[in-house]
Amino acid sequence: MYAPAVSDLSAELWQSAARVLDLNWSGDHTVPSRRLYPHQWSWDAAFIAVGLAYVNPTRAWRDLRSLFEAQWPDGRVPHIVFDPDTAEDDYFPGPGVWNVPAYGRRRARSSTGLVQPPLHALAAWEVYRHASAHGAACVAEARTELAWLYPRLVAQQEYLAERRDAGGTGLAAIVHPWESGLDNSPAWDTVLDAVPADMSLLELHRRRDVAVTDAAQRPTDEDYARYIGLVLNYRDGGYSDTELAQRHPFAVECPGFNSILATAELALAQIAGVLGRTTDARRHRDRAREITAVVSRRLWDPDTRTFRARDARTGRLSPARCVSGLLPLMLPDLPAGQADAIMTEIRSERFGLPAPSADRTAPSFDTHRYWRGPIWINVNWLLRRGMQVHGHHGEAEELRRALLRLVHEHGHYEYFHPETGQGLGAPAFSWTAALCLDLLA
Ligand code: 9YW
Repeated sequence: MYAPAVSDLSAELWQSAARVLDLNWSGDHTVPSRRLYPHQWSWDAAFIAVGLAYVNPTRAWRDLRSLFEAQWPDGRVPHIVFDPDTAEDDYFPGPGVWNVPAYGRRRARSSTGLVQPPLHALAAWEVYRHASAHGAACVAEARTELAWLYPRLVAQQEYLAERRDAGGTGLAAIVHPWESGLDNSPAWDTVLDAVPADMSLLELHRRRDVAVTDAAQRPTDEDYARYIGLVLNYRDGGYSDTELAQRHPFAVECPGFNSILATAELALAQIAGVLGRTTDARRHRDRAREITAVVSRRLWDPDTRTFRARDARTGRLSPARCVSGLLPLMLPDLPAGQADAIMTEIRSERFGLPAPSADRTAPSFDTHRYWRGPIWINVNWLLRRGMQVHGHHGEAEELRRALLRLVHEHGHYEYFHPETGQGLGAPAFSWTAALCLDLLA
């Protein structure tokens, strides 16, 4: 029987990953998936740039620039930037629901009013770091792009730190499950229980996702009714963040989101260093330490020795153990005892490698449904970074190989069945392909 050598497999995977990114390039930015997500998504753009750094750095910068051109005057970077050439009903909820003015001088595109995890400083740093492999012109381009992005990345951090500190604790609160990037994670269940599910909203608005993908692999109609209710509430308050905890039923401190917020400060410190801004670099490092200290204190459950999401309105910790609770491992200043506890949790029957999106032993675990069980490449890629940060190189390598095997055997899917590895959701998914390139490099 023909058994291709590992290097052949790698070459094959590399080529198929590069093809997916080409296929999903719109001429201005990369879409996550042609069929399901026809616009530009915020944290997807960051993961995608990490992969494009190897095959097309100019496009990586274009993608980030394109996203930041739609940044709001208050500093928020929208979670979706809409493509004006795509029909309103190709994605729900489309621009008509959000009703946001179009920002951006080069090509005005409207957006949502939500955000996603601020992973872009890390992405920009990664693209810069790899520029020298592509020659002097590429290095010059990278410096120009870094200088353009830096003040915008800082404004993004300031928006999250100042306007989103709903609990007054020093952490950023998300105002919608979509902001976490982990939409229907069990981490939000107890908070969402108190949010009314007005099913009549789904009679007014038709879901597009279940028309193009298997409904059993997506959030439920009840979830969507709540999601739309939250969007309308935030929108009708003019997307204002004043007195969030009093006015809005969903304000949650997510350990994943805040770990990425602190990681962004560390990446900004590197970027500021390259730009010769030593005082700023020091300030970013201090901010990263401050955020880490609050994550460590406020989102840690000493009884179970795990990190959990905290409801900023009630102060209650979520009872659910989810992959977001493992992401503080990315923080270099996390106390060693907590980093060890995360590794113990990863090695337990609840997770394992690659890590599923939620606790395998919980009654809510669902092998097919999106962020309630399936394996996602992006969060595992972040976890792997965390393992490297804390010196767990053997497991980081084991995870790298397992992720590549999964994609090689099943394709560049959006997510994967946590028992069989079957590809789920959208095929030819951009961040899966992009992160494969990084894992192969
Ligand atoms: C949606 C695009 C986005 C990701 C999110 C993921 C999903 C969008 O797709 O949300 O319509 O539900 O949960 O993390 O950015 O890939």
